[in-house]
Amino acid sequence: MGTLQKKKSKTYYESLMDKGHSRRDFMKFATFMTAYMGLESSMIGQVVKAMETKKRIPVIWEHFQECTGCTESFLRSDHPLVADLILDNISLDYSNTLMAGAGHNVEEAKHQSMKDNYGKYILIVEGAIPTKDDGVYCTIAGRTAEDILKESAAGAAAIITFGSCSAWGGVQAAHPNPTGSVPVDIIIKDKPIIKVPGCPPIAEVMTGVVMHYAIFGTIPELDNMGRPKQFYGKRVHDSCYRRPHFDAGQFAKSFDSQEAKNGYCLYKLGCRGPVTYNACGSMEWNNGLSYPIKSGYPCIGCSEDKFWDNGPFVERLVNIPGMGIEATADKVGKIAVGAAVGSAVVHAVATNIAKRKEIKNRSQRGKANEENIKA
Ligand code: FSX
Ligand code: SF4
Ligand code: F3S
Repeated sequence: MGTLQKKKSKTYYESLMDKGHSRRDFMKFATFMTAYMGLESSMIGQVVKAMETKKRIPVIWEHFQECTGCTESFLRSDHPLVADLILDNISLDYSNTLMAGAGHNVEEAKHQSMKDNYGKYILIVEGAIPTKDDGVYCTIAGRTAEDILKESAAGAAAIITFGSCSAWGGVQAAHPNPTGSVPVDIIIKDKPIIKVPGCPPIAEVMTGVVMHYAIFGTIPELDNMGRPKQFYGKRVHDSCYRRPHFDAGQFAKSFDSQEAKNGYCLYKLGCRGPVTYNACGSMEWNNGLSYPIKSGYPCIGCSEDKFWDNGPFVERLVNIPGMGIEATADKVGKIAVGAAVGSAVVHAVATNIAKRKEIKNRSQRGKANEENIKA
């Protein structure tokens, strides 16, 4: 524990330098994070100063019903500083997926760390919590996930539900939900909970949330579903580079079509970008390398509640609840064909009509979200 105490007293900057990162890497990262935290570029200096002076926040990282894809994704962030920034000795020692140790010693060390940092640590939770049959479907060291979660949450300053499983219930909660899986906020009611959904989520988003807390001492502004607005305030559709094709009524109808090769919109192949709130289109994955749509596959809405029951994934859904744009998309496509052989003016008008209808027909969730964002 002596080692832990020593590491804990370092600032973010000192810790990164110790790991061999350069000042240049650090400055690049601070600039990148400032932008993605939704802050003005004039705030870069404040972010740098905070990282140089603020002590690292202890993190306890629990894993329950999940595939561990969230951690895998987090570790594989192509950005050199992302994992090093969050994974201090504490989380490495007590992450079921990452820790080198095992058994009673690890359990004891975790309890000691929670005691030492009571009221100060951030609890990161991956995975859902089974509640059926007294929670027997997920036990660690002889205790149920529900029991462990309640204990870990008691001393947490805030909780980050990392991934769609801990945020919404995830794939194991799919109908008929045989183990009675629930998200964290069904069980924990008395702590601030920041939902960072996605299956898996974007690594840089969680880093941004933790950095916001470290710099400002507050959790970021959340939408009405508990997600940080700066990362989940827009639909994937709003920042999609294929959006001009959607607006022009140009859709790929099969994966091996010429239209798909042309990079046309994937809406008719089941894309849920129009009803999915996530930063994939703007941040992309692996340091801006790609994201599902850029790889030629439609968004399956992996950051949305109940996406797992909203299949089949690669067929255009005529019944996305409250979406109402599928008729519009059809209409745009039909009129676009007419426009191509007739008048470009008709095409432009049709596109505008489609846009207006799309806006009018947004889902209840979308409306609530946008109202919240405007508020
Ligand atoms: Fe769930 Fe994460 Fe999907 Fe997997 O931990 S959000 S199943 S990527 O691993 O919880
Ligand atoms: Fe992009 Fe999908 Fe929207 Fe098409 S429907 S523009 S592929 S997000
Ligand atoms: Fe998920 Fe869709 Fe992004 S499937 S990773 S929310 S593009």
